[in-house]
Amino acid sequence: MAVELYHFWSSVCSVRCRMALEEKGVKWTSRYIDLFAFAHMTPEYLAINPGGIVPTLVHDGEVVTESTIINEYIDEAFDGPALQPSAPLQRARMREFIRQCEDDFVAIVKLTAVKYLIPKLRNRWSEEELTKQAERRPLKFYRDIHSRALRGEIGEAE
Ligand SMILES: N[C@@H](CCC(=O)N[C@@H](CS)C(=O)NCC(=O)O)C(=O)O
Repeated sequence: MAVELYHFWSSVCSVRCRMALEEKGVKWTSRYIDLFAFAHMTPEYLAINPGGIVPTLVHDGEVVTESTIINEYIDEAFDGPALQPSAPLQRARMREFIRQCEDDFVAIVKLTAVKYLIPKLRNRWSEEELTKQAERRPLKFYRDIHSRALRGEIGEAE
């Protein structure tokens, strides 16, 4: 049984999946994707995750994406303690909580881009190169946030 997680250390979505793997007691191999080096934009990584985002789980060659789906999969596919409650009402509460996290995610992505990612990338690349890198992102959602952050269009209030 081979379990590989493609992940980045300070990605909140990657943290979720690392926690689920550890809680479940699954032995997994780390495939580190350095977002600061744009390792998520390599042809090899895009072949398993066409959106160019982390995390990605690969289990015996089968690819699973999206952190909350990965976590449900981890819970259902492996032995170990149940990570989801069994009572219907508690499962509903779990789903409400997850939905809230997903709905608020856009705010986290903007915050991360403006305060964390772009400032670090500015130490590495010129503005011209940063603009080119933004355009390489396959998903419009990330392309737009990256581009707007570069142009200084995402203010404190947003
Ligand atoms: N809905 C996805 C979101 C994944 C996501 O946005 N991951 C971020 C890190 S937390 C990412 O890969 N960002 C790439 C980038 O900013 O270039 C999930 O839950 O897995």
